[in-house]
Amino acid sequence: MSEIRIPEDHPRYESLLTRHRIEKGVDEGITSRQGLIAQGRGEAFDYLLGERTTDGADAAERAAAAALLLADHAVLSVNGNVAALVPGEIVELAEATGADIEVNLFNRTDERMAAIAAHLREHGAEEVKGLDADGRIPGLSHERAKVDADGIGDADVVLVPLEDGDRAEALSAMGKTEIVIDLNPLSRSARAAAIPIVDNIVRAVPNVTRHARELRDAPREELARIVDGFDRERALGEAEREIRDGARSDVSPTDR
Ligand code: PTJ
Repeated sequence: MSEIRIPEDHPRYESLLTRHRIEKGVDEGITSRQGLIAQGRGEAFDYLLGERTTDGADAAERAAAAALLLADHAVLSVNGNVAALVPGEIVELAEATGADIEVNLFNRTDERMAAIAAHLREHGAEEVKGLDADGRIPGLSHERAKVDADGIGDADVVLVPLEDGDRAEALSAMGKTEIVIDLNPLSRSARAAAIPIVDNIVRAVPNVTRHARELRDAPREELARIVDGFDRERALGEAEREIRDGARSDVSPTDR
């Protein structure tokens, strides 16, 4: 048993645990109620992908690690779902790549900003950006335009997990290299990204960290080769094919 009463041998253990974390996030004022809907959408895609990191996603995660290590100033953007699902893992990724952490919310309130920043600090974050909000992303009318001038405002590489499409497109228009984690390969944010990672954030973030640790001492030329060799169109196409072809053929009906 773990943090909730789900036996670990339950065939849907991981999925139920993830769902519980989002529910708890809502109860604690970290995750928005819309975050529950986003989670449901994500689960459906993950189910069709076979709830595993595909080879294409792993290649994207390696390219993401290389891009974060190459960056002059990388920032990991955190919303309410990310904070509920992978708070400690985001802190580890920041440590492994030298990236900053910034809270950026669609449904922004002072209370949620403070709750998420406190939650990240409890998980080891030393500095959490996003509270100053003294910068703006041009062309966005909603709350997501609010950024720290010395955070996302100044970054050359930004990791934006579980976004809606607007900000992803606006950040690309600002010339920033964008890494998106989104289980839907057709989403506007995945399509706007230089490096779209079609994987569940609970698997993706630790795997980017693993790659970053492996690549830590690699020469810049090798990191650049990994980033340049990543083919975003191909990665998106492969992920869509995996979903359409029903990758669940390996799973018995009782597991569903
Ligand atoms: O915390 P806030 O206020 O910033 O709000 C955040 C949410 C997530 C509510 C907001 O960004 C939103 O409404 O997002 P969407 O438009 O529902 O998009 C979320 C995307 O993330 C969808 O394409 C989902 O398939 C995908 N997704 C959901 N859960 C996961 C996921 N991708 C990876 N891992 C997941 N666990």
